[in-house]
Amino acid sequence: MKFVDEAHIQVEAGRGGSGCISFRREKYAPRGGPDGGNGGSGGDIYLQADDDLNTLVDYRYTRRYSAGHGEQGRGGNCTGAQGNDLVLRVPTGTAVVDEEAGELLGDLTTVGQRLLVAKGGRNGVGNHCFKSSTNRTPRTATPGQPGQVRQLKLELKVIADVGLLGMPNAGKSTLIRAVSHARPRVADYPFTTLFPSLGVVRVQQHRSFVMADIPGLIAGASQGAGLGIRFLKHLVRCRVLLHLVDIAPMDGSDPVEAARTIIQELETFSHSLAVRERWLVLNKTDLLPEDACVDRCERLVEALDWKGPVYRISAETQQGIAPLSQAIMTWIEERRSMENEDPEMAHTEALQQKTMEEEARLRIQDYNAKRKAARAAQAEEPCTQEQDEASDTQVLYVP
Ligand SMILES: Nc1nc2c(ncn2[C@@H]2O[C@H](COP(=O)(O)OP(=O)(O)OP(=O)(O)O)[C@@H](O)[C@H]2O)c(=O)[nH]1
Ligand SMILES: [Mg+2]
Repeated sequence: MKFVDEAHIQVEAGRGGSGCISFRREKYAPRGGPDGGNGGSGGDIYLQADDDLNTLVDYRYTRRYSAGHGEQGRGGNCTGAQGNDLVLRVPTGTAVVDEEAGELLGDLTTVGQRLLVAKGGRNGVGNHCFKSSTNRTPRTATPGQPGQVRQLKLELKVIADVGLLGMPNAGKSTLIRAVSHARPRVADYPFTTLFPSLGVVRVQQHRSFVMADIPGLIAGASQGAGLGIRFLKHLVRCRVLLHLVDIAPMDGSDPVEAARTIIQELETFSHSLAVRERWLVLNKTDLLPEDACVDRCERLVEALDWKGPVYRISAETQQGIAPLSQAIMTWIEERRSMENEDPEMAHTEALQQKTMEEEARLRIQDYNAKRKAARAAQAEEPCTQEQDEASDTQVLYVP
């Protein structure tokens, strides 16, 4: 199944039914009076968060949605039927933006949450509503109003407590496979993971958290290189980020450089995301003898001037995995209880979330605009052979 985390749709609520002009005509009821009924109101359109969905792929193919129109009123004071509402199901974690106003309409973060995105048109009223002592035969009725039309942008950001972050091949997918039932592909080539996957880590009965594996980042990810830009946004809802570093890279590259690149990319993408709780997880300890491993880890911590928590694990042999999961669980539980007790802290957290989401949105908008401009320029002047050879090969996620 294709993973799609962005979609643009148009929603059109139903038009209200018009009022009716009619007069009662019946045997033994002379001058029966006006009896034109009201129209029915137009149907609304709602978006509803659904846990059974995990991609917006359906909205890539069908882009226009309309709710039912209200029926016209009829004689005999019959009110027209209301238009049917339309409920569009979206994955939990979908934010809805009104594209024309550039305004965030809402964020569907809990299962079953509903958001009204287009209000149906008001119904017209029939002529019976206009009768009065001075006008007993009103020949006036009002038309129904058109429904609201909106261009919406749907943005899905997965909801997880923990996000995995690291270079390709750092072992992110191996780790999520080791701690949960998630089964992303694992292979020794970069960009094995092409879209985020979630796994539930059960530490004990009734104690669990959700972990998100996202595609690997490379230098320039925040500017769109690799698969970066589109997927960094999936980290903004995580409470803690695990920065996985391969301490024994097969290509002999320096783990310090690799770690610095990721930190740099995170900072460029969003400062508020870069200052979130982040732990350093040094993976593949099984590939080095104990002493060399300790040495290398210490050097890395020193070189990065790292003050936060550090864990040494081997996702492959599962060494060090249990203490890491325990520590994450404890940290999350502590945070949750602190936020429950202290509304001030919960408020600060909500504000931080909002800032991060804003920053991520702006960064992605900026990137999309640049890419569009570059494409337009390319279409105008074909790239020369020298330019072609000079430009680095980039894997770009093509929507
Ligand atoms: N020896 C050893 N190999 C590991 C360990 N963790 C992962 N690997 C190997 O490293 C390679 C890459 O692992 P993945 O889990 O696919 O890495 P990733 O970070 O998900 O990579 P991308 O999806 O490309 O970003 C695979 O061949 C794994 O078997 C480990 O702890 N020890
Ligand atoms: Mg992977």
